[in-house]
Amino acid sequence: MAIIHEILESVRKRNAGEPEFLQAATEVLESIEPAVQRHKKYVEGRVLERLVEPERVIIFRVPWQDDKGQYRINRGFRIQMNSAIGPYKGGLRFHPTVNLSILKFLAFEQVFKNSLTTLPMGGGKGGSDFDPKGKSDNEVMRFCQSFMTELFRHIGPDTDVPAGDIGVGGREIGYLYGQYKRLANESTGVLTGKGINWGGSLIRPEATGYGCVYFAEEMLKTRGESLAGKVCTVSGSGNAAQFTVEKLIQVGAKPVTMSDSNGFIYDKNGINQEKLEWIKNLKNVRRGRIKEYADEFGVEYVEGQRPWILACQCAFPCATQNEINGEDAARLLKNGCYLVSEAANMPSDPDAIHQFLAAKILYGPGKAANAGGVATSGLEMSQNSMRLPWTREEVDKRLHHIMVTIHKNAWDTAADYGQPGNLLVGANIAGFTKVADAMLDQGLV
Ligand code: NDP
Ligand code: 2IT
Repeated sequence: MAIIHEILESVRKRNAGEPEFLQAATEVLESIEPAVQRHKKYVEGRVLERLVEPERVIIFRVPWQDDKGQYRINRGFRIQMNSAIGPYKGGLRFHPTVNLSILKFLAFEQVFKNSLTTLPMGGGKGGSDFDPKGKSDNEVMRFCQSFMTELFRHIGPDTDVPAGDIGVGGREIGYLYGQYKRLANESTGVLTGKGINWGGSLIRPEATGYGCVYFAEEMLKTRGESLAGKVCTVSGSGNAAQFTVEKLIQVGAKPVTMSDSNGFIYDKNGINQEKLEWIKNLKNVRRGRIKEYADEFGVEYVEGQRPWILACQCAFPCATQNEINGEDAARLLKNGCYLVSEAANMPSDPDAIHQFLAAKILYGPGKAANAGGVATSGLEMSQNSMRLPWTREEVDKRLHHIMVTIHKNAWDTAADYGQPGNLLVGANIAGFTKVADAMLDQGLV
C-alpha cells in the first residue's frame, strides 16, 4: 500500500541511525496494512504518523559515585510513547548497549503489547547505559537513587509506571522505589515488580516466563498437541528464562539449554527443578556466569554460541533482541523445530520471522507471547489501587486467562484479515486497532 511505504520512508529519514526502532516500526506498519486498507479512518486521522512519534522523550544525566569515590556519569532515558488507553507502562533496562533506538523500539512494541493484555495501560520504556555487572550493591543503590532523583518528576501512579527489564530486577526496583517514596512523600504503586512485603504482587516475578509457556500451550492446542515430552531450547538465564524453564518443567516438557552473553549450557537429560534452583541462586544471588552450571553438573558448555544450533521441537528465546538471525532460523527449521514462543522482545530478526511464517510453524511474536509480564504488572497496579492483595492462585488464574485471551484475539484477528494462523499479523492488527480507535476518539492529540 503506497501510503504505508511513504510513511515508512519518512520514518526512516526522520530516525536515521535508529536501526532497532526502524526494524520494529517497519514490521508493525507493514503487517497492519489490511486493517489500514479496510478502515480509511486510520489514514484520514493520520494515526500511523502519530503512532511512530513518541508523545514525549526524556533524556537526562545520571551522576553517581563508585566505591572508590570516583564520579561516574551515565545517560538516563524515559520514552513516553503512547497514553491513548492508559498511563505509560513499561520496563527500565540497564545495559551498556542501551540507547535511544533500543528504547524507542521497546516503547513502540510495548504500546501494542499492553493493548493486547486487555488492561488499561499505555506504552513506555526507559533505562540507562549503566552496566550493573560487576558493581557492588552499594554502587547499584547509588546509581538507582540518582536515576530516580531525575525520573521521579516525570512519573506517577496515574501518569507513568515503570518496572524491570534487562538488568533491572527486584534489587533495582527496591532502590528505585525507596528513592521515589522519599522524593514524592507518598506510598503509591508507581513501580511494579515490587517486593511482596511492600506492595508487590505474587506471580509478578514468574509472569513473563509462565505467560510465555501458557501462550505456547495455546499455540500447540490448535494442533491438538501439548508441551509434555517436548525438547525445548531456551536462551538467557535471567528473569524471563528462569521462569520459562520452571513452567516448562511443570508441564512435563524437557528444557535442555540456558545461556548468557558468553555461551550456553546443554543438559541433554533436561534441567530439573533442583538444578533450576541452583541457577536462580547463581544468577540472582551470586550473580555468576552460566558456565559454572556445566562445571557443577558435568554437562556440555558451548562458548560464544547460542542454543539454536541444537535440535529441538520448541524454542524459547528469552535473552535479547535479534538473537535469532536468518541462519539460526534455517537451522532450527532444518532440525525439526516447529514452535517459537518469544519471551524476549524482538528476538527474531526480519529474515528469521520471514522463514518461520513461510514454514507455517507455530510462531508466537514477543508482543503477544511475553505480554504476561506487563499484564501481571497491571494486576499489581489493580491490587495497589484496591489496597488488597490477591492470592498466588488468583493472580496465576488471571494471568493464564489473559494469555488465553491474547492468543484467541490474535488467532481470530489473523483469520478475520485473511491470514489464518499468522499470529504476527493477528497480534499487530489487534493491538493496533484498539490503540488507534482510542486515539481517534480522543481527537487530535
Ligand atoms: P535479565 O537481566 O534478568 O536477563 C537477561 C538475560 O539475557 C541474561 O541471561 C543475559 O546474559 C542475557 N542477555 C542480555 N543481553 C544480552 C545480549 N546482548 N546478548 C546475549 N545475551 C544477553 O532480563 P530479563 O530476563 O528480564 O529480560 C530478557 C528478555 O525478556 C528481554 O528481551 C526483555 O525485554 C524481555 N522481557 C522481560 C520482561 C520482564 O518482565 N522482565 C517482560 C517481557 C519481556 P548476561 O548476564 O550475560 O548479560
Ligand atoms: O517488556 C516488557 O513487557 C517488560 N519489561 C515488563 C514491563 C512492565 O511494565 O511490567
